[in-house]
Amino acid sequence: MKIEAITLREIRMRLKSPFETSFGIMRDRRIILVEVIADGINGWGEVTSTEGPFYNSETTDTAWHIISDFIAPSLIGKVLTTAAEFVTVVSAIRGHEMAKAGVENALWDCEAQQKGVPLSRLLGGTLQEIVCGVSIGIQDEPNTMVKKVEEEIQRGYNRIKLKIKPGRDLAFVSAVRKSFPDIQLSVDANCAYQFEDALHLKKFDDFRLLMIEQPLQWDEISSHAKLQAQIQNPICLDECITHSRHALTAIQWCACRVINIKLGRVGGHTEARRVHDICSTHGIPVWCGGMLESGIGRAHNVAMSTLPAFTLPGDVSASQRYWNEDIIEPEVEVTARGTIHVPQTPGLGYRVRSKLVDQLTVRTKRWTAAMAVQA
Ligand code: OSB
Ligand code: MG
Repeated sequence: MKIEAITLREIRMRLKSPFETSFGIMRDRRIILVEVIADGINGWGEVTSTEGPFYNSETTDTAWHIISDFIAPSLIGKVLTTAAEFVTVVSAIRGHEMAKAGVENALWDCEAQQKGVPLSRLLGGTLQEIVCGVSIGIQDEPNTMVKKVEEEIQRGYNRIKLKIKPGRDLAFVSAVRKSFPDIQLSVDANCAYQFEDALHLKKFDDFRLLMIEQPLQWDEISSHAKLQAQIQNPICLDECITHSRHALTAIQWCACRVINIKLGRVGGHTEARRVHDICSTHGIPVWCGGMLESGIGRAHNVAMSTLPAFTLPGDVSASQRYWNEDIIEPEVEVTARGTIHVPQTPGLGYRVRSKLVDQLTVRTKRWTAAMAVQA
C-alpha cells in the first residue's frame, strides 16, 4: 500500500441532546476525520478525542497538532505491506493514542477494501451480528433516569449503563434497579471517586451490577485492585487501559474482571486486538466502548466488536441515538432485539456522505506523496 494522500478534516456536529458524564457535559462535537488514499483506494478513520482534556489527556486540537506535525509527515509517500505496520511508523511518538488510531484505522479500511473483504473479517472477527447496550448520561432526578431507561429497553437494548458521579449515584441506581429487577445494569463513574470511598462504593453491591466501570483515577491500576478485593460487583476498567501491557498488569493484579476496549484509547485496531487477545487468554470478557462517535468511528466499532472475546453488549448504538443526520450511508441501525447486523461488503461497509462531510467541515489539511518527494 503506497500512501498517496492524507486528508485531515475537522467537522462540527451537534448531538441531539447534551450528554453529561462526571467530567462534564458534551454537546457540540469537534471531530477529526482522516481520509487516506493508498493505491487509489480511499479509507476513513475518526479521531475519538473529546474537545477538552477531561476523558483522557487528548483533545481535538492536540490530535490535529500531532497528526499534522508528526504522523502525516512521517507516513506520506511510504509503502506499507499491511495497516498493522503503521504501528512501527509512529512508535517513537509517546501517548496520543487517539491521534494515532484515527490514522491507523483509515489504513485498515484501505487494506480491507484492497483485499475485497469486510473489515470485520480482516480483523479476525467471527460474529455477524453484535449485541448492543446504551450509555445514559447523568440526569437531574432519579425519575427521569428511570424514564430514559424504560425508553431504551423498549427499543430493545440489551444492557443499560448509567453514568454516575458523587451525589448523583445511589438514589439513581436504586430507582432503576427497583423498576427493572432483571435487566443487565452497569454504572460508569469516569474516575469520579477515590479509594477512600470504598465503603460508599460497596453499597452498589446491593444492586447486582454487571460491572462498575472505572470508579477511581484514570492512571491508577493498583487502587482498583485494592477496591476490587473489597466489593462484589466486578470492576471494569476503561480510562486506565491505554495498551495491552496495562491490560495484562490489571488482570494479573486482579484490578478488574472486565475490560472495555476503545479503539481510540488504545491507539487503533492493532493494539485493540492485542488487548482483546490478552483478555481472551485470561478469560476476561471485553466489550466495545463508545466516545459519541460519528458514523465512521461507529463503523470501526462495529467491525471490532465481531472479535470472539466481545461477549458483553457494547456501547455501540444506533446513529439516530446521537445524530439527526449521520455522515454514513446507510446509518448504523439497531434491530428490535438490540443488535446490529455487521456489514458484509469490503472495507467499513458504510458509504461516507462526502457532500455532507464537506458541509460540516471547518478546516482541512492535505498531504500528497508529491509533497513528500519535494521535502
Ligand atoms: O466512559 O464510556 C465512557 C462518552 C464520552 C466519554 C466517555 C464515555 C462515553 C460514553 C458514551 O459512555 C458511549 C457511547 O458512545 O454511546
Ligand atoms: Mg467509560
